[in-house]
Amino acid sequence: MNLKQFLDYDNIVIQCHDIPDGDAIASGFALYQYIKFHNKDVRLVYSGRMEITKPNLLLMIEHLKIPIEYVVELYCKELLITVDCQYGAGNVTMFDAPTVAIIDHHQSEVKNMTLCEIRPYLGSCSTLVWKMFEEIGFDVNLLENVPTALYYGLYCDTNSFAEISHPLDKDLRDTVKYIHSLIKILANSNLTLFDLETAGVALIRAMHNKRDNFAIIKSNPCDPNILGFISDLAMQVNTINTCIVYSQTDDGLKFSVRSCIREVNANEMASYIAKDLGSGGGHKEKAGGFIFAHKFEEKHPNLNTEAYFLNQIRSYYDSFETIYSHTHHLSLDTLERYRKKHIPLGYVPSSEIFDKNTPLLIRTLEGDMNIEASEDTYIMIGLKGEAYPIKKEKFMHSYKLVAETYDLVAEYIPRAKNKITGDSIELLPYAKSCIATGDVYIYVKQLTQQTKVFTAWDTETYMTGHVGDYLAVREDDTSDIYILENNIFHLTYEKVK
Ligand SMILES: [Mn+2]
Repeated sequence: MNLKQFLDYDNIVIQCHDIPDGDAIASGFALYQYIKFHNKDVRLVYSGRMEITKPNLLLMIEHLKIPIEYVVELYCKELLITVDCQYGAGNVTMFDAPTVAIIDHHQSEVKNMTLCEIRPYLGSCSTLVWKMFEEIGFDVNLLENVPTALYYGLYCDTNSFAEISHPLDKDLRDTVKYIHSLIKILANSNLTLFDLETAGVALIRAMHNKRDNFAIIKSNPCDPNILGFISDLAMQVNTINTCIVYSQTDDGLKFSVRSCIREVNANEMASYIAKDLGSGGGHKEKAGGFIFAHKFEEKHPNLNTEAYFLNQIRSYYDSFETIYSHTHHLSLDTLERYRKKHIPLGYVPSSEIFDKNTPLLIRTLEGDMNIEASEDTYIMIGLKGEAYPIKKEKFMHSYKLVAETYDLVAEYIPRAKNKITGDSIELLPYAKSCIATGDVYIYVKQLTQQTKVFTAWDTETYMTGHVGDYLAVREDDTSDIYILENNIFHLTYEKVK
C-alpha cells in the first residue's frame, strides 16, 4: 500500500487506538496533515474508556496544535484508517465504515485486507508513516509540526530511544528536523507525583540475586516508561549488573531490561525472557518486552510471575558459553575444514568514501559497528546485507576483484555514517564486486550451545551464535574466531575432503 491511495477518497477519518500514546497520536497526526495538505476532508479521533490525561501527551497536543478529538460515536462516510493498531483488534473501539485501512507496527492480527501496511519489525508507527512518505517521495518537512511529532512518537515507543533496534528507526531519529526545545519539555513531563510514588514503592521491593548480580523488581501497574525510569535507578547499585522491572497490564506483563556488562546485551536477555510468550528487544544496554497473559497462563498455570522471571533469568545465564578470541585456544583437530565458495560479494575500501581516520558507524540489519576509515580497512558486504571490516592485506589475499557491477537486494542496505559530521550514506553505490580466490579456508564446529564470541575486531561487543550456527576460525589466523549464521555458512562455504 502507498499513501497516495488515500487521496482517492474525499472523506477520511483517522483513528488512534484507545488510550492513545505518543506514537499513535504522532502517526495519526502525520497522516492527518498529509491528507489535509491535499485538501481533503479529514478528522483525527480516538475512543475508548477514557480521555487522555498523561501530562506529556496533553502538552504534545497543545504545542503541536494536534486537532485530535475524543469520540464515543463515529460516522464515517468513506474511509477509516486505524493507526498504531488494527481495525477489529481489542485495543481499538470498532466503528462502521465503508472502507477500512490499517497502518501499524504490531504483530499482524488481520487477514485479507487490501489497504493494509503492517511492519512489525519497526520500533514505532511513526517510523512506518515517515518511511511511507519517503517511499512516495513526499518531503515530510512540508507538513507543519509533523517532523517533531514523528520524532516524539518514536521517542515514546522506544523508551526514550533506549530500546531502538531497527536501522530505519535510527534513520528517523538521526535525520528528521525536530524542535529540540519542545522535545526537551515533553521528555521532562512524563511523571505525575503519583508515578514518582509508584517508583518508590517498587524500589523498596527489589529482589537481588547474588550469583549473577541481577535484580528483579515488580511494580504496581503503571505507564511503561515508569518501568524504564525504575530500572535506570536500580542499575546505579554497584552489585546490580542487569535488572528487570515489570508490571501487570490488562492483557499481560510489560517489562524493562537493563545491562551494564559487555557479556549480556539487554535486548538479547529481553527476547529470551519473552520467548514463546510474547516479544522482547531493544538495545545493548536498555531493552524491553511484553508477555501475553493468555500465553503465560496456558504454559505456566501454577507459576507466579516473580518465580517465572527468576527462573528465566537464571536459565538465561546458564544458556550460553563465552569465548574471548584473544585468549581462547581452539584445537583444530576437533573441527572440520571448509573452503569459501566463489560467490560475488561486495566490498568498499573505507578510505574511498571517507577521509583517513574518520570514525565511522556502519549500520546493518544486525546492528551498528564502529570502525575508523583507513587505507588498510575494507568493508565487506555479505549476501544478506551484513557488513564487516577486513584488513586490506587479508582482503587482497582472500579475494580477487571482478568487473561486474555489484547489486544487493536486502531488507536494509547497509549505511556508513561519519561520526564527526553526521553525514550518512548508503554503501551500495560505492560497492564493487569481488570473488574469493578459493584459498580461504576455515575450520568450523556446529554449535550445540548458544555461544558469545568477543572477536579480535571488537572486544566490547559479542557476536551471538545459536544452536545450529557455526563457530569458525581462519586457517591462516587462528586467533580470528567468529560466528557464522547457519544459512549464511551453507551459502558461502563448501566442505573440503
Ligand atoms: Mn506504537
